[in-house]
Amino acid sequence: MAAERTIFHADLDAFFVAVERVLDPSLIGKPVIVGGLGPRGVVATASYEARKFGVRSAQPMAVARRRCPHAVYLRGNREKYSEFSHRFFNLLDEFSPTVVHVSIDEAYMDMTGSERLFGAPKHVAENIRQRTKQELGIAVSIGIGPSKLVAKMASEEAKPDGVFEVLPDEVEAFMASKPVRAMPGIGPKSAAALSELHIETLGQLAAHPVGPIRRALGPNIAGWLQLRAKGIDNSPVAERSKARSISAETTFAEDISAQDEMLDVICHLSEKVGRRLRSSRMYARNVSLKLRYPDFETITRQVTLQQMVDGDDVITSAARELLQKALAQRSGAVRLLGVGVSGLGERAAQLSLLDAAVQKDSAISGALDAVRGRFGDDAVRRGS
Ligand code: TTP
Ligand code: MG
Repeated sequence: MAAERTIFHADLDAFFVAVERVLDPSLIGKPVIVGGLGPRGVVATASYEARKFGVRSAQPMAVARRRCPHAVYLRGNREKYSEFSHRFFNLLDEFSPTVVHVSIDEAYMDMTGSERLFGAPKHVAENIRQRTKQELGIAVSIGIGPSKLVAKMASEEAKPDGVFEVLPDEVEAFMASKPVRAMPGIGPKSAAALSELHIETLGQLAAHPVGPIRRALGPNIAGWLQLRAKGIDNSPVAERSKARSISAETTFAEDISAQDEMLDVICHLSEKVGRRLRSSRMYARNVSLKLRYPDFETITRQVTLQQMVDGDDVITSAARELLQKALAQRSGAVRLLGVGVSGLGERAAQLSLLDAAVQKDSAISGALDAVRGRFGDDAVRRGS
């Protein structure tokens, strides 16, 4: 038997609204909706007061306005959200060397063995909540469980403004009563297919013969889902990526020779690489550039940075500098450009030692990932 793990899932409550309320306390207690205010805007988030009227994230704003006409509607302020997100993750870093960001306001923390240092998990979670409220002025809910899956579901249970702990011997019962939709990874389609089999709860899913589930959902995920329905999830908090480098390149339909255009492409490729780097929770030491000329001469150039980085800005500026140097040696048209990072390492436990600009770049890039993840790659670009 592997030793029991203790994992936290921390998720800020109604995050964008919570920040707006710090900036303008007169919003406290009112229904508040943050999102796109144009004709095709969608709700980013709604305060719990507005959720009572059926307003939800990702809903068209027009629907929200119908359901909750008396709410305060705000466009929001992404820079501020990034700043609060950054401060939140910095605070979490004080409590565990393994804090993995999963979105702008949400992280898993491996707290296994932290008892000696900080005390019982519930006590630590309360402590984190208090400090988040004191230092950021916003509420966070924390789920505690022996796996990421259970911790995540426990944090849903904890919301709003609470802690919910599921002990190892409570896992099966905790899972069994939940509707199948409560499990991350089961969407409306899978839920409908399971409902055809009269499977409504995770307990029923776990106990059902696997054959019909295989036929309904596919052979690969049926067994896996049944394990998860029992709360079994051995995935590590921090995935150890075996990748030793990450790169992206593009070959042009027609050679390009305008330097502005090349710099734009470098920016785009750097963001792509940065995003993959962050999603594998790695930091990079080296940035490289690949360049192919129309006659197929291909060069690569690499620079080693002062510190480990994972933000789009640092990667972009390093790659652009390499491009400018390469073009100084041989200018003219190019047919391919590529950007890569290597010298990869896990997120430094001493992240707070990194210099402020690199940290800020990392936080903003991470925040943009969350938005891009939801709305597509080109949903947001950073101004340079
Ligand atoms: P969530 O943590 O999913 O939502 P939340 O923090 O607003 O509410 P709670 O956790 O208490 O249920 O998302 C975090 C932020 O991400 C949210 O405040 C706004 C943004 N977001 C979007 O922009 N679009 C979306 O579709 C979702 C789900 C979130
Ligand atoms: Mg949240």
